[in-house]
Amino acid sequence: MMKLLHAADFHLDSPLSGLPPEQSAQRRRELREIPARLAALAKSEGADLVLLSGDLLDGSRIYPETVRALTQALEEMAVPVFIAPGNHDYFHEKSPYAAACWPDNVHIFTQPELQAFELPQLNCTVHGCAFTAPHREDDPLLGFTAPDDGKIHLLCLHGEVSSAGNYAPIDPKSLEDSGVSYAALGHIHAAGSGKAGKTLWAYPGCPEGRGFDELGPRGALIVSFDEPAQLAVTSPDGPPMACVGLGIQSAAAKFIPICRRQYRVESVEVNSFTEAMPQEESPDLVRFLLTGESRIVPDLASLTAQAAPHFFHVELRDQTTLPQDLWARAGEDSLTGLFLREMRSRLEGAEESERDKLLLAARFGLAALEAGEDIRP
Ligand SMILES: [Mn+2]
Repeated sequence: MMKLLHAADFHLDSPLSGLPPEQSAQRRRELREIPARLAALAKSEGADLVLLSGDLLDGSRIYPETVRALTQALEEMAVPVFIAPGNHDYFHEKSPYAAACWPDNVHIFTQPELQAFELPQLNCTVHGCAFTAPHREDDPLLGFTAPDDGKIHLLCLHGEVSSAGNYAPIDPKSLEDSGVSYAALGHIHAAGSGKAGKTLWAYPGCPEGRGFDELGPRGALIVSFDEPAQLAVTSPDGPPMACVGLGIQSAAAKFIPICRRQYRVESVEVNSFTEAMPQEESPDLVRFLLTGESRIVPDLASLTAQAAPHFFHVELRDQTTLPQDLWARAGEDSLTGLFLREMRSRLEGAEESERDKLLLAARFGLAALEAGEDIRP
């Protein structure tokens, strides 16, 4: 049974500007460990080849140690490795991919047109192409059909499964017409897959989250191919003369998390915040959404300080509302009643973007009216 490792979208040397400088430097170092973790996975799974579908590098500002970590890990994989440069790390004559530092087992696609690479020892052909500019509007698979020659045909490329777009739109019909067993795609940062005719296509997603838009466990795909069904063609009185593959080998993809940390977003009732803290220090990056009713504005700075030792990184968003029973007093014939009536009508007609400000105004106003609190800073 043939097995391959499929990964993409490492975005090495991303700026990670959403984090404080120390954490963002540590995350950049951890991103740089992705290739080594993939090499370990390729070994432990016994992968026969590795397909890397682009955006391995985030942009043109790449540290030399990043390229070293990448080339070293790819060499350690000790099986054929294919790279299909994406829109972030598109191939050009000054790109790191054009340098002479790549190990012999690594093949980098450099052309926008599909090229075929034979792996006779695996009875397999890998077809791939490269971005050569930050955008590409044509379908790289248009008109392509893999020959029906009994070999396992694979695709390795960067693009979006879509009928149109700026990032190599791959029409589902083109995937179906390609007739390949497996299309290893990159570009979409969440893992996902689909079937187009006989072709299984998949995105592994990025192997480490880089922000609160890349949540949960992240990793790579291990794809296995069934033993080809073979028909022995025998002569009447001799040994088998030939083996003929019967159709396409079916592929099955399995997601394996390899991330060091996860980004998580969790809702927590403002009054249960303390109980929501984990006992052990969590390696994760967590955004808590404070929910429930609160008469006062939650003190985000002090709650964040309280939570900080429990996580690699933590941040809070206030989504609490004013207690419902408060509005019951809007009917009162008092300054508080008048104030509440006014605030309620403003809140009812408010845009989403204005609501936070109005809620804050209502809270300050009530604090001043009710408790005689001095709300000046
Ligand atoms: Mn991309």
